[in-house]
Amino acid sequence: MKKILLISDNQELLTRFSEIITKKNSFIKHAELSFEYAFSFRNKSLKEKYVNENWIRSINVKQELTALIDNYELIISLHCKQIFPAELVEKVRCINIHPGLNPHNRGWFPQVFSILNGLPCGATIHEIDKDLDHGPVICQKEVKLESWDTSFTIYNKILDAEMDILFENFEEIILGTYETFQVEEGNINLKSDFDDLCEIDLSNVDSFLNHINKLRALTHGNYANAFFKDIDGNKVFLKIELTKAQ
Ligand code: 0FX
Repeated sequence: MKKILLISDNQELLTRFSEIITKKNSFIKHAELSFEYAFSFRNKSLKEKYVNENWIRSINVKQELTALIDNYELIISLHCKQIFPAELVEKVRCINIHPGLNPHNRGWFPQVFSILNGLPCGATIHEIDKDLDHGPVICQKEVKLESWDTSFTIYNKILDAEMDILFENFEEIILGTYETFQVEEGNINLKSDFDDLCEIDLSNVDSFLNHINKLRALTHGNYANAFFKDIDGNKVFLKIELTKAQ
């Protein structure tokens, strides 16, 4: 049996991955593969949800480094919030399923930055090297950003694209029978870059387009992202609603 570990901190994608596994069952049996599942040790909500389940466990990648190297042929990060140590990615084939179109806006929340800087967005599956969201690309799919998209609506299309390319290339990805290609260095955004965006400077003068883009980049479901402080010091959150005419 070849052991494969999938680590994810994203509940929706865990569900969608298991649906793919069900559909690919005959290939998995034939190739004698066994999948194991984990989420990051810091992920409180998944820890609570799966406390009584034994098909999935919490993992600290750094602490379990030796066991991971010894036990697995392939490790897949499906939005895993831990950075894989260099030694791990040198010794085990590790793959990242990433919600961005490498090399554009690697790192944190790619679609947020694509709305702001106009760089393409989409999904990329790549081998992991020692740098963040970096390494030879296996497959990718661009997602068109529409003027009425918010971070939330484009993100959902990107998740669909991630699952589409995973399904289409599943056998090659798992067996390692793909050909990779290199992309340029591109650019990278960190969590601190996202945090820096959230406070709206009420005296800022800019085009309406840029203001709308900023608000739609920070509009994502129930997240309270964009805010301003009024003259009494109250912190006020805001988001934008965009509707394309039918
Ligand atoms: O799992 P994920 O979709 O992805 C993030 C990174 O963007 C990705 O590059 C990395 N490979 C992965 C491990 O982690 O992140 P999330 O579920 O925390 O957030 C999903 C979206 O929700 C995000 O793209 C923007 C939005 N969001 C999230 C948070 C936490 C907000 O708008 N505000 C927030 O405070």
